[in-house]
Amino acid sequence: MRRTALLSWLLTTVIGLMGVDASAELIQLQLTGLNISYSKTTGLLVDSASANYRTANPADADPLVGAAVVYNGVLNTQYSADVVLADLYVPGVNNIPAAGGAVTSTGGGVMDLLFADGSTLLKLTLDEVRVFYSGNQLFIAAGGNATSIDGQNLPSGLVMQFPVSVAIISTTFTSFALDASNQYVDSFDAIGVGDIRGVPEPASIFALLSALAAGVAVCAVRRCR
Ligand SMILES: [Ca+2]
Ligand SMILES: [Ca+2]
Repeated sequence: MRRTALLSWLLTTVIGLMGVDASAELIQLQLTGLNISYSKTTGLLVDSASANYRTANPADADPLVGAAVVYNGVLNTQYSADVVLADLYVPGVNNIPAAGGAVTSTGGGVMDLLFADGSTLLKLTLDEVRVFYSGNQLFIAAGGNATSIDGQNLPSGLVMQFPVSVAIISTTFTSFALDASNQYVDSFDAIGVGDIRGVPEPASIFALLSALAAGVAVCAVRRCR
């Protein structure tokens, strides 16, 4: 399975697990080209532009390759490259197992989407975020719910309401290192996709991600690409 196909499959699977009610109103923001960076030293999972967040300086947020606003399954607005930037800050991401597994951040992180002039598309304060590493640099996934919507300026007068979930998945690592003990992930840089939507996230999502990781690992060993 090629990485692009794997990424699409993972995202579809994760989103499918979010308990989407097809009859409910749904606003989605689909993000591509989301660069994220992690450091065990700081325990921060952030956008790759800067660990600084909510500084009102667009240089502290990562330019996205694309951002789409989808309303009830229909594309509402497609933003082209570098129009929307992501300002991600997730604290307290400690001791990600080198062999793969999940850890839980502390609450109070943020996931903000800004326009290039620094104005707001969507600003979210996050609850605890579950961060799941597959092992073997197959993928990193993170997901959680927002505790507050701190600002929004969605197109077409759309207004996002609770509950709001955030998911991030990457299968492409541009750097990766284990710590000196080889037990924990020390740092990585990765490029992936993000999905923000107004639906609840079931607790089962990361249990199933564990099963997915096992399946992907088997696939990798069998070289089914
Ligand atoms: Ca930032
Ligand atoms: Ca980017």
